[in-house]
Amino acid sequence: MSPRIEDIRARQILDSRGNPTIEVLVKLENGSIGRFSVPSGASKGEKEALELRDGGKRLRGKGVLRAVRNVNEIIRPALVGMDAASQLGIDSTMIELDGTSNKSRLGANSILGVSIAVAKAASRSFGLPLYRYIGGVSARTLPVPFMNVINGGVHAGNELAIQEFMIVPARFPRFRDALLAGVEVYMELRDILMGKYGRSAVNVGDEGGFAPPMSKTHEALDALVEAIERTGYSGRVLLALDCAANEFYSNGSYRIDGSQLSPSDLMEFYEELIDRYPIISIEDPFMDDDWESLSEFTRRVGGRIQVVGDDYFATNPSILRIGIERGAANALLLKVNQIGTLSEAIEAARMAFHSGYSVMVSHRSGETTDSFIADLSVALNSGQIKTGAPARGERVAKYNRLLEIEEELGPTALFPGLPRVA
Ligand code: 2PG
Ligand code: MG
Repeated sequence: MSPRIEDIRARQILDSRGNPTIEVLVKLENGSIGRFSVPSGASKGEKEALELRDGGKRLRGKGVLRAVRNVNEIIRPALVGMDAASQLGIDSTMIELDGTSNKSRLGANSILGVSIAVAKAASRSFGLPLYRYIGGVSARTLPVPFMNVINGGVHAGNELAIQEFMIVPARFPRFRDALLAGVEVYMELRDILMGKYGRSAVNVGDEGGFAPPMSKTHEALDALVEAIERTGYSGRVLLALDCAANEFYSNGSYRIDGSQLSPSDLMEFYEELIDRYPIISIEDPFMDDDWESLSEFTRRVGGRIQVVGDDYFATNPSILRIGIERGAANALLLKVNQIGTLSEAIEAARMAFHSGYSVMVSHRSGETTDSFIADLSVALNSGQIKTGAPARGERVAKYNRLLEIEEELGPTALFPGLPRVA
C-alpha cells in the first residue's frame, strides 16, 4: 500500500543571507516525515517561476507569510489523502491549482517546498535513500564539484563583473579525492590572496568564495592558476566561470574590466580567456535574451568547452526546447526553484540528456542547510554539481552529503569525471 499524505505544514524560516524563506513539513499516514526548505537566488532570470514575497515595508518586502498561508490553506486541503508516491500527480495538482504559467498565484516557493517535502517523506516511508527513491536502481554517479572560490558580480562587494570563478577537480579516482583537492586549492588561494591584497581579501561572498578587492577578470584567474600550480594539481583541477552576464549588461553592451564591450567583442574576450586559461565550462556568457550570441558562441567553442545555460533556460522544459532547436549552449544548469516542481525539473533534465546536453545540478546563492540537491545529482547521474566553496554550513552540507552517499554506494559508486573535457 502506498503511503498517503496526512498533513502539510509550512513556516517562515531564514536563509543563508538572513532573508525569509519557506520550510515545508509533510507527514504521511504511516508517520513518515519529509521536510524541505526552499533556496533563493540573487542573480535571477526573468524567466524563472515567481518567488512569492509579501511586499510592503516589513522585512523590506521579503517576508513569505503569504506563501506560508498558501501552503497551509490552499495546497494542504487539496493534497491531504493523496498517494505520496505519485509525484507527478501531486505536482500536476498543484500546477492546476495555481493555474498560471509562472506559478504566480500560489508562488513557486510554496509549490516547490511541498513538491520536495513529499518526495522526501515518500522515500522515508519506503526506507530508501532519497537518491535511490528518485533515481532508481541506476543512481550511482557522484558529481564533479564545481566550487565557486572567488565571488564577484551581485554575490560580492567587489568590482569583478563575472559572478563566479570556479575550480573543477575533474580528474580524480573518487569524489572524496576530488573534493579534498578542491579544499587544498581553496586553502592555498587564501594564502595567495592574503599575501597580495591583504587581510580583507579573504572575506567571503554569498557562496563562501573569497571576495578580494579585484576589478579585472585576469586577476582572479591568475590567482586560481597559481593556487592550482602550488598544490601540484595542474591538469587535474580545471577552471569554470559563471558570467551571469545579465548583471553587467545594459543598453546593448557589457561593462567588464573597465571597458564597454559589444556582444562580438565579448565573445572574443571569452575566446582569449579559453586559450589562455584551463577553462572547461562557461555559464550564461551573454544576457539571457540574446539567443543569437549564445548559439554563435556554442558553434565556436562548444567542441572544446561546456557552454551552460542558466538564466537562459530557467530549468523550464519549454524554454530549453527552444534553446536546443537553436543549438544554444550544450549544458543545462538545473535549479529546482527556477521551475517550482520536482517533476518539471526532472523533465528538463531528461530533455537535456536526450538532446546530448550535459546537466549541472545547482544551488542558489541564498541557501539553507538542506542537502537535497546532493541526492538529486546522484539520482539523475548528472555527473556535475555546483554548490559553492568548501566553506559555510549551507554549502558544505551538500558536499558532506555526497561523501556520505559515496560511502553508502561503496564499490558501486562511479566517478567518471567530465565527458566533454578532453
Ligand atoms: C547562478 C546562481 C547560483 P543565484 O547564477 O548560477 O550560483 O546564483 O542563485 O544568485 O541566481
Ligand atoms: Mg548562473
